Amino acid sequence: MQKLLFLFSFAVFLLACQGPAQKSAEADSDGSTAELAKSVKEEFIRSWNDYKTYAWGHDVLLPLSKGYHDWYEESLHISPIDAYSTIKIMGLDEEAQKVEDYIINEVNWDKDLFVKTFEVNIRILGGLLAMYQYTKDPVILERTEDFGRRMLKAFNSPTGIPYYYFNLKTGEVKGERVNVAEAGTYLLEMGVLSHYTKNPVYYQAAKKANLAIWERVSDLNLVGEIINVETGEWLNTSSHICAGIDSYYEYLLKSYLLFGDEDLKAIWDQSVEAVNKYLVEESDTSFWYKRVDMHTGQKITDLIDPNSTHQTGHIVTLYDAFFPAVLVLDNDLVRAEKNQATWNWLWNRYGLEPMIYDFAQGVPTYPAYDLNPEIIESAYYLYHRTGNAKYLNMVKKYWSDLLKYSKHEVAFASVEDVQTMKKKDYMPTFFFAETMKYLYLTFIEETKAFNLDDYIFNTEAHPFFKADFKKEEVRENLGLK
Ligand code: DMJ
Repeated sequence: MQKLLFLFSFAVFLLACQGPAQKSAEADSDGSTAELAKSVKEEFIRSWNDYKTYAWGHDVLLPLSKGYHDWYEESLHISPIDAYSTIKIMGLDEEAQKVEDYIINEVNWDKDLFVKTFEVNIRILGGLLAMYQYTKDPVILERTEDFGRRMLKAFNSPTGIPYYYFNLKTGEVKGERVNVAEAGTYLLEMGVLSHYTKNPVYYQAAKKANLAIWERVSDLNLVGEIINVETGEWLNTSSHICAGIDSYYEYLLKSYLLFGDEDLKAIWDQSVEAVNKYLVEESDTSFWYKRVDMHTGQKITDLIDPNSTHQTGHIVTLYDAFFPAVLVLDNDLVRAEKNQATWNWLWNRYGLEPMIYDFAQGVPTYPAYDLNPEIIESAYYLYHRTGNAKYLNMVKKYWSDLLKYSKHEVAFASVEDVQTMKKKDYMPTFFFAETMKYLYLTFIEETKAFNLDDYIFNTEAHPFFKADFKKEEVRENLGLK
């Protein structure tokens, strides 16, 4: 029955997508893009004010309890740092100035805390670098480099792959077991930091980590999921593009595009060829990327837990919806459009997307939705590249569902279960950094106020300006041969 519903809904979706390929404010009847951009901006301001009222200075706003949460014993100020580049893009310069002042006057990284290397890199280092680009304030760069210098200690492992945690104050490290996203998502931030500080040490450390992963790919050119940073041994040989590997692939291509490092281009080309050869599971109505063993290329048939019937090979996560955007950057519109259509089908099946989904059985295995951006990001890239109004309409639908199910008296809330839409008491920082940014950028696309082609976004949607990266200077600053 579920399969029939899937086929029927997908056919309806495909029919709905036959419209003319043109950018048009009248693509749908539910409001002009100018009105939609205004509504996203108003909701961003409302949520930002709620953050300031109930959680200012802390990492995360808890919208239901009107409280806050810090990731560790002390705040790392993640929400303001993550929100900053969206605040700039929306032209809220007074608010931006307040965040800049806050970073300059009140933030000190000398904290005796073990922090997650991957998470602080994409959010804090990425967010601060974007702040430096907008301000070119040397004090901001000094704060940013102070953070980067502390993070560099994490890379001091026998393989060069960073430890899971590092201590901001002492430089101690811990956590030998990391997934490949945590092992290889540093090239962009550390490359940008090297460029602005004219010190290749950061980029070289990030690149060493990526080369350590590449040296260990299987004969099929596939990576596994978990690796030991001290021995370089694979601890889990599941290969996929889902959460746990996702941004490793994203950074190979984006770093080549921003820095022109040909070594990364060669790795990306061989990697994406293997991904498309072994991971795609395509039918007349769907285009998924499944999970296979990195050595055999065979779909993984293990059960996700002994009491379930869900096989690991068919499990996808909503994070995987980042991939169409990367395929757009790689000029692979055919796969990008098919994969996006499949994710869009899943969104519309529930109204929001489930975090983890078994595409063989057609059921969520973890039904939460945490205000994640990826499907919106990919629709935005496709709208920008193709101009096809169907992608604008997708984003209109995502925004209307977010307003319907996640908007709260205080800001927006994640959802426990997309089948009941029961809210949960958490608004992740990437809602400011990514989700609201991609919605806004889609709705201002036709004004040409922001041209995606001029930027490379990190995986947390912090924009890096291509114009700042002149080829010869980059080669020198990053230590490229
Ligand atoms: C973000 O923190 C980053 O995009 C990360 O790479 C994975 N996805 C989350 C948001 O869903």
